[in-house]
Amino acid sequence: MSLENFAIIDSTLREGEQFVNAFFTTKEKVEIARLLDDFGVEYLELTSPAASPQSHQDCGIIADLGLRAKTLTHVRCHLDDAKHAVDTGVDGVDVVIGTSSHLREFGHGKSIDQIIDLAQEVIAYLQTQGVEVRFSTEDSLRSDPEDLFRVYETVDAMGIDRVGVADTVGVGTPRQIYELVYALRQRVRADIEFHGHNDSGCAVANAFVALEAGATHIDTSVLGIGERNGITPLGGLVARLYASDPALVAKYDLPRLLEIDQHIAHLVGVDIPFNNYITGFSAFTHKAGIHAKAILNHPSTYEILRPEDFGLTRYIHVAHRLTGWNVIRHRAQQLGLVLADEQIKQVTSQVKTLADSHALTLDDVDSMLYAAHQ
Ligand code: HCA
Ligand code: CU
Repeated sequence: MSLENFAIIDSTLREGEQFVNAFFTTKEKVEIARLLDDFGVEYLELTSPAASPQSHQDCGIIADLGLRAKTLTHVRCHLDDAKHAVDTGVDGVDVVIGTSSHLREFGHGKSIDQIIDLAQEVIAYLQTQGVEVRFSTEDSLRSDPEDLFRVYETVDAMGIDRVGVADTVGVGTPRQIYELVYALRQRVRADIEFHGHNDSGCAVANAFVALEAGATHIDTSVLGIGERNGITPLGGLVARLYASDPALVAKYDLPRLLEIDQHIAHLVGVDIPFNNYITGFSAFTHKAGIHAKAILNHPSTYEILRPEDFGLTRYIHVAHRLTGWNVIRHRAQQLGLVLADEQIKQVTSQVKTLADSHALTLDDVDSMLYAAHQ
């Protein structure tokens, strides 16, 4: 398994714009692009210029910002759309077409042979334009694998830069994604991108196993925003990779994640979920006495992610009935109070008794410690 050489394609400005609450002005798009560029994502994917006149203009504006990240736009597999994409000055074009029977019957109505003809036409054109070219099959997981491989092998033979697997409906399991990407890895020489929706909660795991199976590029969006409940969240992917080896994500400016999550949450009018990876408000809180004691001794006992590496701090919750005397002692030390172990234990049992009848605050605990000190 080689996870070292992967790149993030952040699609907040494409898939993310498909989130129900998302409306980004040009100025906001530029801010988002700069934040993600500062964080260090390798690519930014932008809404198709064919979507609207403003989208067309915005692609050009972001492509011209001189960012470190490469800019991509995302188009349906049509020559006209591909031409619009090239006109904007982006570094690369992501082409997509549905290959599942669902999308072929109820969507564009094309056969696999027609898809292949169209793909060849569009890709051949793009290859003359000096842009990076990616071809992906929408709804890959519900497509016939033989169809998929025939399409991928055709575009690979043309020398395409990257092929994409898209779990458009979020149906794939980690095992299925691993097997599909692994099989594809044996068949094509191009880079492999994975785009996974989160309808059944596997988007982070699926992105991770895609990398283990040989994928080179992962699509993310900030907080995972996208169609329905979205795709692999940037922070979730980072947390997953960091947990395997912090060196994998050392190339990113991790302390910027909080600002990025907060910024997007604000723009789309949602709160960061309490249980969000890294930036959720309870992500680094510890409560039970046994956990808290161990955390005070050595944070790695109950923390796989070091909050300091993300510019964050842990919080140990003291004022509740699951508390323990080690944590109460720690609190006394924070307050500069010197108390004997017996006194600390007495305060602890006082806290537990009171906390049985009503919720306590840290102030309540502090008052008991001050009283014991006198
Ligand atoms: C879409 C579908 C898409 C494309 C993914 C890709 C999906 O909204 O156009 O280009 O790889 O989930 O299939 O986002
Ligand atoms: Cu998608």
